[in-house]
Amino acid sequence: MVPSFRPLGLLPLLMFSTGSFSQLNGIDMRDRMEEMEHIWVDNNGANTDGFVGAVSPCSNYVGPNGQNRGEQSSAQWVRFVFHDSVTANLAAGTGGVDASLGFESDRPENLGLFVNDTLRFMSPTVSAYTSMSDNIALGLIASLAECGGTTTGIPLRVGRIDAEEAGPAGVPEPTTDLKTTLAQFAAAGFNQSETIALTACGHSLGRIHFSNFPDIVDASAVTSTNINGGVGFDATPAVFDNAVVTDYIGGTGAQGGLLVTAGNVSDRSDFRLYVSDNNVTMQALSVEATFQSQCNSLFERMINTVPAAVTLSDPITPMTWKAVDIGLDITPTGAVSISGYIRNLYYATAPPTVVYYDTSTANGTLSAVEVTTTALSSGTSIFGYTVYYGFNNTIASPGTTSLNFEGISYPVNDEIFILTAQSTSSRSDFVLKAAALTSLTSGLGSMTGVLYVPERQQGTVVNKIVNTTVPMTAYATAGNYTLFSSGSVAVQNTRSVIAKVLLGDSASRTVKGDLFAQGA
Ligand code: HEM
Ligand SMILES: *[C@@H]1O[C@H](CO)[C@@H](O)[C@H](O)[C@H]1NC(C)=O
Ligand SMILES: *[C@@H]1O[C@H](CO)[C@@H](O)[C@H](O)[C@H]1NC(C)=O
Ligand SMILES: *[C@@H]1O[C@H](CO)[C@@H](O)[C@H](O)[C@H]1NC(C)=O
Ligand SMILES: *[C@@H]1O[C@H](CO)[C@@H](O)[C@H](O)[C@H]1NC(C)=O
Ligand SMILES: *[C@@H]1O[C@H](CO)[C@@H](O)[C@H](O)[C@H]1NC(C)=O
Ligand SMILES: *[C@@H]1O[C@H](CO)[C@@H](O)[C@H](O)[C@H]1NC(C)=O
Ligand SMILES: *[C@@H]1O[C@H](CO)[C@@H](O)[C@H](O)[C@H]1NC(C)=O
Ligand SMILES: CC(=O)N[C@H]1CO[C@H](CO)[C@@H](O)[C@@H]1O
Repeated sequence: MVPSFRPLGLLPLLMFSTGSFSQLNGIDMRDRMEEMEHIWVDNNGANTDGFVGAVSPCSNYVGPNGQNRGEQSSAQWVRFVFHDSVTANLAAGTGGVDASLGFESDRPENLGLFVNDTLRFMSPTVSAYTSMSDNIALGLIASLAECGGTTTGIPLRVGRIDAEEAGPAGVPEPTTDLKTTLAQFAAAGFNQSETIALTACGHSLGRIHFSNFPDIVDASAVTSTNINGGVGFDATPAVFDNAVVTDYIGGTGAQGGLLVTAGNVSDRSDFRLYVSDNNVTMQALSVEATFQSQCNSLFERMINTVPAAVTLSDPITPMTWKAVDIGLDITPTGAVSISGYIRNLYYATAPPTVVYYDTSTANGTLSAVEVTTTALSSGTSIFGYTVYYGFNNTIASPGTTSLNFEGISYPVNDEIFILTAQSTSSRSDFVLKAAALTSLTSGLGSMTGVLYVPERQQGTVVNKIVNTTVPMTAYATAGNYTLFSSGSVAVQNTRSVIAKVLLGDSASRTVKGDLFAQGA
């Protein structure tokens, strides 16, 4: 799928200072943010993530049985956010976007394919870095971007925590009375006019289906290319626009859709809502620019409605420069190397053919500067184009503390680190290898590895991240370092695993198990 390019304007240069990021469950917030940036930005080609492709074009459907279902993934993703978050209780600090909806798909109020379709598609991008609920938030933003909104209309934050059980019921249905509906939205933080607007915003996209609501949708909607019998709320269910509003106000087209015009008055929930303030809110939304800005701001509040215990990150900005897949390795004589890729994201200005980086020690930046002369691979993004430069060079060690280029700096910990190139993974097991300064090992007890494994759980498609601690055994020395191995560790699943090692108070940087050598 070829993404539609939109001019970037000026990309802010993100300046991260090392070590200033908070941790959540032993994972740096910066690592969470950069992983999400990757899922959002790397859309095609090198280091691609297929997430955004699912809603490109907006009419696409990635669920089972393909395009003839009369279903649309972007609409499912937007509806998911509504059903997950509207049962929040702000006063109690509970609920919100927490993927609890995964446990609630069999409730009548959550009728349809959307819950499990959405969760199945997003499962591969769930890891200790990126919760399902963070994926859900991206899903709404990506959908709007691909459906005619803007890529940068809604800031994307991460740090949401997935629920481990169902939450309370209470999603309004077509037959729910106005008072109950407004009370439910109010508990989730939205007043009357905001509820009207949010509903009109949501019902700009997608359909009501005969398969779910046979009393509202006529059986004639079902055809061989619309098997579930989906009927749009307006004539452009795959364009995020205010047609649903102008149809309603003007009495044109579908007049706002079947929840306005349903044969049975009890099913006219959208009509009851829209008319409840004498159409004042709908009148305001009939100006397209007002619709877009109101929807962006309300959707932003909706994805950021989270349990009180959750602290969201700063907004994620597409990064002009970043490093990915940073790994350390060691030779038998103790020479430590740092490897990975530097990514440039560009729109109008072609990337340089040569990129310089250096590494710093506590006593100053090393003068040895590595020149990377080859752009190894390239890709495309809804933000422009990407190009990747590979690097691998020996560093002064011990003592290297950061990797620096183009005004960006990444922390390096060469006192204790996982050997990404020497660790292995198979379908069902890991062998984790790591190095630690021999001087660190005396008196601090034994080294342990931590594997954050996405594991199946009962009652939901959402994997739960289970961190497993494994003992590591010293097996060799290499210069100033002692080398450790976990031996074979059986795990339920080896994809999207995150690993780190601990020794006393010292912790390594986390790395992706997907970078390990693929063993037998
Ligand atoms: C009183 C409030 C609401 C009621 C009673 C309601 C009801 C419904 C119903 C019955 C459907 C048809 C589902 C199907 O057959 O697949 C639907 C679809 C949809 N709703 Fe709502 N809704 C409400 C508010 C919202 C809000 C606030 C949003 C988003 C912020 C939203 C987003 C959507 C979307 C995107 C669809 C299309 C789903 C698809 O095509 O798969 N709705 N809604
Ligand atoms: C492992 O998980 C537990 C519970 O989720 C958490 O308290 C602990 O900090 C985690 N350990 C590490 C090393 O991240
Ligand atoms: C609802 O909140 C909006 C701000 O989003 C405010 O302008 C409006 O007056 C409020 N409406 C009611 C009915 O409280
Ligand atoms: C609100 O708009 C609807 C649809 O155009 C119309 O049927 C209704 O009479 C209007 N009500 C008020 C109070 O303006
Ligand atoms: C209209 O819907 C209500 C609520 O679902 C139901 O009780 C009633 O029987 C329906 N009326 C008709 C004529 O189908
Ligand atoms: C980087 O180069 C060093 C030295 O040649 C080598 O030991 C190491 O395995 C390389 N790293 C990777 C990730 O291939
Ligand atoms: C600075 O640190 C590096 C790495 O630890 C070391 O090799 C070098 O000797 C140090 N230089 C000075 C002047 O201390
Ligand atoms: C969704 O998947 C869960 C977990 O497998 C299952 O329990 C539930 O019944 C499914 N829901 C629907 C509507 O198919
Ligand atoms: C920090 C550290 O342990 N440095 C040692 C590395 O190895 C050299 C040579 O054996 C020692 O001189 C350093 O003290």
